[in-house]
Amino acid sequence: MFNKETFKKSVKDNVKTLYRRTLEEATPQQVFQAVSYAVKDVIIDDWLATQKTYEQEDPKTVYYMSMEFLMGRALGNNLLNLMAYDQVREALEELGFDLNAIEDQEPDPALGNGGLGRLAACFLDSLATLGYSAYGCGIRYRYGMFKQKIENGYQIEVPDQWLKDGYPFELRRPEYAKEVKFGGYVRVEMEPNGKMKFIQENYQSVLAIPFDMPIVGYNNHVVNTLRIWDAEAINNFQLDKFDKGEYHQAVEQENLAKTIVEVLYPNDNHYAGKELRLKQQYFFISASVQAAIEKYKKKHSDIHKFYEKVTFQLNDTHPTVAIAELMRILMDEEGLEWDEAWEITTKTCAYTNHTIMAEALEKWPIELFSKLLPRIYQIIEEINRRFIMEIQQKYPGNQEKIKKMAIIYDGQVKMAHLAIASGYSVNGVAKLHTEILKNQELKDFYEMMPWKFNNKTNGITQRRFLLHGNQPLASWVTDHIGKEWITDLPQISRLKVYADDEKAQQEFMNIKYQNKLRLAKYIYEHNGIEVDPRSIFDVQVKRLHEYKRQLLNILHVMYLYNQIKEHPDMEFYPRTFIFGAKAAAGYRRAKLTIKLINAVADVVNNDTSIGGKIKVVFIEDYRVSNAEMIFAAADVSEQISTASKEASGTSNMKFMLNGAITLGTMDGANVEIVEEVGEENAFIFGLRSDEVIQYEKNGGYYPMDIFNNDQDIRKVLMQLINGTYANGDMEMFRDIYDSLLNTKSSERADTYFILKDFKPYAEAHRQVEAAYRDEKRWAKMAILNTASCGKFTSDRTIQQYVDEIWHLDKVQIVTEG
Ligand code: 26Q
Repeated sequence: MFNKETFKKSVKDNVKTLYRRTLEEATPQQVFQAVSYAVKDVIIDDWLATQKTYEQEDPKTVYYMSMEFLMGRALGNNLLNLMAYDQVREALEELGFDLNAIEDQEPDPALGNGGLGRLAACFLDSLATLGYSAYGCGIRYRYGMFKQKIENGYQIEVPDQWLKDGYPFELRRPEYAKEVKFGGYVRVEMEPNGKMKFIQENYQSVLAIPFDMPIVGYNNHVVNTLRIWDAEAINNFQLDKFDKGEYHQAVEQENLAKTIVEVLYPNDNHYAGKELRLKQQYFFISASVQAAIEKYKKKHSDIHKFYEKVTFQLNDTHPTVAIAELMRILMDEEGLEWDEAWEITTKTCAYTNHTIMAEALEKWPIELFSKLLPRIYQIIEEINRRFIMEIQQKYPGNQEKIKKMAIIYDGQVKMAHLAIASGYSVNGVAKLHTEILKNQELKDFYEMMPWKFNNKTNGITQRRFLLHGNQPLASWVTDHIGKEWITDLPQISRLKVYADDEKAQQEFMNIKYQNKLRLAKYIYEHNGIEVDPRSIFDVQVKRLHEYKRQLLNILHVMYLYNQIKEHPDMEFYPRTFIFGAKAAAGYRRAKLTIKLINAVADVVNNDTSIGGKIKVVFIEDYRVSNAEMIFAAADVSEQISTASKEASGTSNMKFMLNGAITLGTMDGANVEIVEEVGEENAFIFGLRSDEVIQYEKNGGYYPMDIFNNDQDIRKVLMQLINGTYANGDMEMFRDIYDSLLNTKSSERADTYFILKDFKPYAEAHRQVEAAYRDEKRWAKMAILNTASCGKFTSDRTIQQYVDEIWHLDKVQIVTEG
């Protein structure tokens, strides 16, 4: 149990033993470390109790395999889930410290890019809170998602040194280290009993060392584990190696270890066929699968029943080598026959698809794959051979089917095909997305194996994105309906009775205003821009990608600015357009879009003739910690992807939870948001997914027609190439102009239907403005959005994974306290 006085003493002691300092002498970072170690102490008891209970009750366990876990800061979240937040805040006050300031000392553990990585983090929170036995398995990247600096309007990537001061919430577990082998060749031997033996020889290997992070459930004493693997050389400068003249090999292994876990690939929704990326994938998968089997064997003698106690969820195709690795261990190390191993594997592995963007699909060149993972490649060849036989049996003589579904084809290994053919479940992440998978992208697979396909609409954890990120609103909600929403979000619908209540409306909007003040202060401190907290805060924060259409947003700002300049007396409700987005380091057009946003910001923010009616803010280094504050302060949630392209989206849910109103297309989970809140409480515009798909089938559309017939749009586009936002430089933004109208033969013009959706988007914005002018109407809409978000908790998503895919057993932790 938590005790304030013990805690204070523990903090003091920690500063002493860690830094040989008194609290008064300690730096803020040192205080953060001391506090975190004190919190870890409190966690450890529950962690031990949880693992002991798991050992006794032996529940089925999910291993959530993911290249990314975008955790965000742990301190505040852990304190809330331990029910110790208020007491620790008081304890620290008594010691003369502000908990918020100490929380700000923590680096964001950013071992992920965006939606997929953050989803994994929300899932871990829900799994622990619901009391399910779960491991997150991933990589301990030395450098996570890069830090973004904006210089002269351009994005600069700076390495994320999150481990610089040491991370207090991790625990190194060298006793669970595993060897992982790369390269070499496979020698086949005949055993006396006539069985074939496959031996990998002449390989390079590294040692995978796990670091465990506690995942604290909310108010239930459950502490699960996120296990991320670090790499070390196996023969840490073994002297005898030098003597034998194997110095070179020793250094090579050292370098291999260093490079494997060096850095997270900063591509979001984009595949890059890099050998190092495949090394990373196999590295953490081989270690994780070995660990899972070892753990299972400690308690169970019959490996054939592995799947009764273990399931692997593959977070997109990135961990799909797990399928072949499990086959390899079962056959080569456990001595099973192919059919036995296959039965276990196919009942263990399940796959989640997060995208239909063609450029995101993982297809590895055979050459690269087979060299790095010779035995794994053999196994995949055999899976492919048998799968093709199955296709032939079902569709005799149909070569088309083989061409479209084979795992190995055209010199490539197709990871999605491997995952679908070998797993027991394939799920999409929103209703619309799953339908598109079944009827378009994965149609052939769906027709062949319809039972595998299912939907799991994404969700988010209300504990981080309301309870922690928006404490005033969280308290207000609790004051009105009690605290059940914290673990049972659908309860939040009980707020609906307050939607028309004037006092409630005022309180709700006043909290929003306070949150806007907090964000305005942040913006002033970070951007030097003064924004009016009474203006409409219109926010688009997410990775920068053409399909997400930040370009549509900024072109519309340019249009509004033109309107104000042309009609200085027109009615216009002041607006603050807030952007936050990282672009993949090699994504030129995305980076140019950031430059455009900042260039427009420069002109508009400094034009005194418009009386501050529009402000444009680009928030540097958008990440989990500032996201929490941004959602809390938003009035309008921009969810404007080209319909059919955003698999789900999850920021849409975080905004909704915080009472922001969606301005969006009928894409991803927006569809379900509108279903829950009602069309009258959202602003929906633009092409529908079936229209987009139809256009695409016909080779696109003619944006030039729109350019020729609409002078507003033409004016905006001309401003891209007449130097308006580039100090007279007519070339700076030409690529963007070309992408919309083009010209270049390789690419369709306006692939993402920006001009097509432009006027409907502008019209939707006019409706936003009109609604905002009506204060009561807006307050009602905002309350109804918060009140209608119950479906979008990751607790619901996880419960559906458990009921329909994993079939885990629920566990209760009994503590002495
Ligand atoms: C692949 C190969 C090589 C390097 C990088 C990658 C890579 C990395 C990250 C490919 C894709 C990603 C990330 C994808 C992603 O974040 N998808 C998002 O997943 C969310 C959670 O389901 C959805 O809400 C979003 O709609 C979807 O875009």
